[in-house]
Amino acid sequence: MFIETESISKYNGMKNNTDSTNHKLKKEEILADFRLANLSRNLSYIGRREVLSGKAKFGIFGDGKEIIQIALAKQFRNGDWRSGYYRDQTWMMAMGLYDAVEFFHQLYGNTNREINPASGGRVFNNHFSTPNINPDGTFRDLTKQKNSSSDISPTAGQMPRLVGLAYASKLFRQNKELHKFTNLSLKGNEVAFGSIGDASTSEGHFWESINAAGVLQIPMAISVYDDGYGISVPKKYQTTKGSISEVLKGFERDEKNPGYVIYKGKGWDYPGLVKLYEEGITICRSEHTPVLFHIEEVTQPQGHSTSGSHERYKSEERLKWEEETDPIMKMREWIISSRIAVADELDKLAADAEEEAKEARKIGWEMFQKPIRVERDALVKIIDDRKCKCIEEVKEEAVDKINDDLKLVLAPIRKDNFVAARKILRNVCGSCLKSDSLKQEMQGWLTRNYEDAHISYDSFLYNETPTSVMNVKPIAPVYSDTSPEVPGRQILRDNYDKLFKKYPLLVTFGEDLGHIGGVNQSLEGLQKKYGELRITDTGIREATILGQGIGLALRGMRPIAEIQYLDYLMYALQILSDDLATTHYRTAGRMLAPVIISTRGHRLEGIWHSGSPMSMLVNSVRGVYVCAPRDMTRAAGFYNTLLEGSDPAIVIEPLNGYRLKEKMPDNIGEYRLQLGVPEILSEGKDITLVTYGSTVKIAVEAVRQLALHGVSVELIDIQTLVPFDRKKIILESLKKTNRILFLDEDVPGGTTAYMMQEVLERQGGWQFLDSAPKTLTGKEHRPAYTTDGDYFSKPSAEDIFDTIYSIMKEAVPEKY
Ligand SMILES: Cc1ncc(C[n+]2csc(CCOP(=O)(O)OP(=O)(O)O)c2C)c(N)n1
Ligand SMILES: [Mg+2]
Repeated sequence: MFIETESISKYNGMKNNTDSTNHKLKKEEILADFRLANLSRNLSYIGRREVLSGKAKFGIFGDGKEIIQIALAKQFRNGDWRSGYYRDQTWMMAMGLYDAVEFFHQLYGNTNREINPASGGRVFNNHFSTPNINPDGTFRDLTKQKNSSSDISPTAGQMPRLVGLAYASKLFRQNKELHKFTNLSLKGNEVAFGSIGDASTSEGHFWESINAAGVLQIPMAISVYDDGYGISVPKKYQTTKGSISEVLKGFERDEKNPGYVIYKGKGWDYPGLVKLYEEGITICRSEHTPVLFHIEEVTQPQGHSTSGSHERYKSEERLKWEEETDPIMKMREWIISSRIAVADELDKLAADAEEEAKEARKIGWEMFQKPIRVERDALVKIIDDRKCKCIEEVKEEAVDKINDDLKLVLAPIRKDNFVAARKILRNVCGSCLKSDSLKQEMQGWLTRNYEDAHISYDSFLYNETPTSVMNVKPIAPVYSDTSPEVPGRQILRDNYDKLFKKYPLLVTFGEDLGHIGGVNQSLEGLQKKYGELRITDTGIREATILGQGIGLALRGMRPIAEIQYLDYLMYALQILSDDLATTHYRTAGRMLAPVIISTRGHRLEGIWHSGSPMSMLVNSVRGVYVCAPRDMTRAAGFYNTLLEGSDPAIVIEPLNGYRLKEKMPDNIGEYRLQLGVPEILSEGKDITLVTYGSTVKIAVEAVRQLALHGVSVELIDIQTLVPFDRKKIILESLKKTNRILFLDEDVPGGTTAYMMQEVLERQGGWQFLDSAPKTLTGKEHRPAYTTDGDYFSKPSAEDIFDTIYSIMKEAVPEKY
């Protein structure tokens, strides 16, 4: 049986190929959709109850959005990509990427990566992902699977990445050299689907992304689920004119200009939505035109999340309207009135779906609890079976009490087991025989289970596969008598030239880097040579420049996203920290986004051009490597290494180094610098001076001056802040000098404090100190303008001289 769908509710009479759209729905398909909607709804209902009864910590669900997502999923093909948010459970189920049992694995936070693959329990429920890499770190065949990037909770945080996912299709289509990468894309025919709530469209990221996609003309299909609220705040406080499609009208394409195609649909109109999405996605896919679907009349039957109830802020009238407009009820009415099925048939399907949801809960709960109980039983058995009784009765009683209490916990979590074990251990006396040692058994239990907890919660911050950049073999730069001295920018340029030749998937984009080859000319002439698709100017939009990088990297390309100055990376910091830095971690190792961020900083003058907010980076982007090369030879060496591995990283080129002359290595484009290996720039015996980046030059001068006054300084350039000195080279130096100064131009308590902690605490350097360890940093205020502003805001060679001299004077007053 075939049923013609009803006409669509199309917005603003855009010209498009409506005539070719003729979606036919079979009865079986409609009934399967109806059953799925019911299944999903029941999961939402049960999910909320699980949280309110204390079995799960928090829950956010897709109730009210079921029908939209079922219609949307029909257009999603293998190779396509999703970047959505926490409402998308039905969509994921409709694509076969999520099921009822997994729904509960996510809700309980099951850490088993096999059965809860999207995040291994690391993020809230209904946050999805699919793997883009194999266990060995190589890219999967992304064209043979439906792909979902990994969701994050910050509202609109999915938007910048969505731009990148869609932009990849443009590159794969327009750059013929890429057509051979058939495991990544089939000539760019893939659509990047996005979803967002009505209130989240208030965010800057939304507007920046919408504009970027309109400029780029990429196959981005974004659905706005307009349920009228962002938690409790209604639309009138969120959106001008209270309608996102209304305010976006200026973005629509017309006869003269490319732009968007914008549709309006109703969240309960099953046949209308099916047709709407078919039409819109056809345009999006074939013409690479961005399309926006504004889906109105959407409900939220259970309110926002388990953290509150919507009765607190929705009027009686609104609540009544939501009940009457329930999309599943509306679909049921449509099926009956269209004589596709009778009520009994539908009721049976609904009952069947409810049963499946209930059964899934039981299975999910059992699978969550079982390993925790096994872990607890092993612990309890150790205590129950102990042969050794402690002579101190108080301690014996304490052990028994903790053990008995643990046995009584009805639904244990791992924390219960660990708290009990660690408290018991405190009370175990040392008088037992070694063979009966309760202490040893307890420690064994803890070690075993901590290893497991480590895998569950503490792994995959960085790429742990063979493609990790840590496995890239270093190659030293080679020089000969004929190696010329050239300005630093030329080293970068010639290095890029080799890299663009070597890696067809390499692209770079940013402000001013295409036509003029970068504000510092480090890509001079290369756009002409490699084309606009590979070296590309962008608008001033740091967050989406980074998002572009993330989307491209997820799809197997090798993007270098350029942020013009380090100070302006702050515009992208949220995406950098929340999205890129957590990608590998939050997917429990299933996704890699090897974006290289190229920027430049340090030693310019003025509040917004001084470029050294390094602790801001080091402390907010763990998960991304941070390279701070002192010159362009080192910077190029890092790019070369990073492109051989698959990790995200930032390279901060030293701003004052573009014109300074450096010797051009004969093996430009080939040599590679290891990450996490400091370089000793001058050997010394009195004190170790640790720094990085542009400050190295000032330190070199200070070391020269100090030598004239009889102080011998060992100067170490750490080269990368993360990873930090993997070979403990600084510790070895400290063992020799017994004194140390950490230097940079960040704020006090910033990156110098980080370096100090690494060396003194982690490496154990405190044991070798004969003088108090010191830091020398920039001032607390942002650096002032002009050379004098710089001199009085940041450490100078004189400051370094005086600080080190005073340390020496205090240590050896008779000599200094
Ligand atoms: C940046 C940021 N600010 C605030 C929040 C808290 N928050 C979570 S969901 C939400 C409302 C989102 O509403 P909407 O976009 O309409 O989506 P809906 O939940 O209604 O589907 C808010 C304010 C957040 N997650 N991220
Ligand atoms: Mg909303």
